[in-house]
Amino acid sequence: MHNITHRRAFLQSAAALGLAGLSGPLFAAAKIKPGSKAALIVVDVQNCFIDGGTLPVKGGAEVVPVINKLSTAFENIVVTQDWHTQGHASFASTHSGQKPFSSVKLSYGSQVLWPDHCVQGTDDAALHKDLKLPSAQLIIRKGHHKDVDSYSAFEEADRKTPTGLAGYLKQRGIKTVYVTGLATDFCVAWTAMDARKHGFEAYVIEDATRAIDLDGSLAKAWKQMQAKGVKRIQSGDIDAGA
Ligand code: VGL
Ligand code: ZN
Repeated sequence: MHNITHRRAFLQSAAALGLAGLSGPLFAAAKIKPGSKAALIVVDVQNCFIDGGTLPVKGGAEVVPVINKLSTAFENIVVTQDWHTQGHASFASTHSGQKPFSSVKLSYGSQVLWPDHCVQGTDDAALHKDLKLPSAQLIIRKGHHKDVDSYSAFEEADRKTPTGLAGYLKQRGIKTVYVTGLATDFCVAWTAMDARKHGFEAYVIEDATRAIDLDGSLAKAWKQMQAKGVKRIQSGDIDAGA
C-alpha cells in the first residue's frame, strides 16, 4: 500500500471509531503498558493505616479501588506489610515520657515515634479486606526487627539491612517499579527512593497513595523523590483497560 492509501485507511478507521479529525484522542499521550519487566508495589494497605486502625491515614481506604483496577495492568505484583513486634522501637509507648508524632534519636539516627501500630498477627496488621490482588506473587513484611524501623520495602532504617526485595526483583528480571499505597510521605516515598538507589526505574502513582503529612512531610517527600529521579504519575497514565 502507498502511504496515501495508508493514510486514507487510517482516516476511515478513525471515522469509523467516531473520532473527529486528527486533534482528538488518537493523538493523546500514549498510555504506559507496564509489561513483563515491571512490577506494581502495593505498600502497606493494611487496616492499621485506614480509618478504625491504629495509625489511620486520611482517605486511606480510597486507594483500594484504584489499586485493584491498576493491578489488572501488571504481570508482577508485590505487596508489603508493616509488621512490627510488640514494644517496637518506633512506638512512642516504648520510650518513657514520649508522645506519638515526636522524634527521638536512635542508634541509626532520628526516628519519628508513632502510636502502637501494625503488630504482627493482629487484625490491625491485616491487609484491607477489599484489596483484591489474587495474582500478587510476593508479600514482603518489614519493620520486624524490634530495634529498627523500616519505612522502605528495600532496606531497613539503619540503611544497611536489606529486606531481600532488590534481589528478588533483580532475579526476576524486573527493571521498573510502580509504587502505590500508604503512606505517600513515609513508606511509599522511602520505597520509591530506595528503588532508585538499587538501580530500578521508579514511578509513584500519586492518586493510588495517601499521605500522613506530618509537619510538611508530604511536600518534602515529593521534593526528595524528584531529586532522586522518581517519576510522579496518575493511575490514568497506565493502560489498565476501560
Ligand atoms: C508507615 C509510619 C509508620 C507507612 C509505617 O506505612 O508509611 N508510616 N510505619
Ligand atoms: Zn510502622
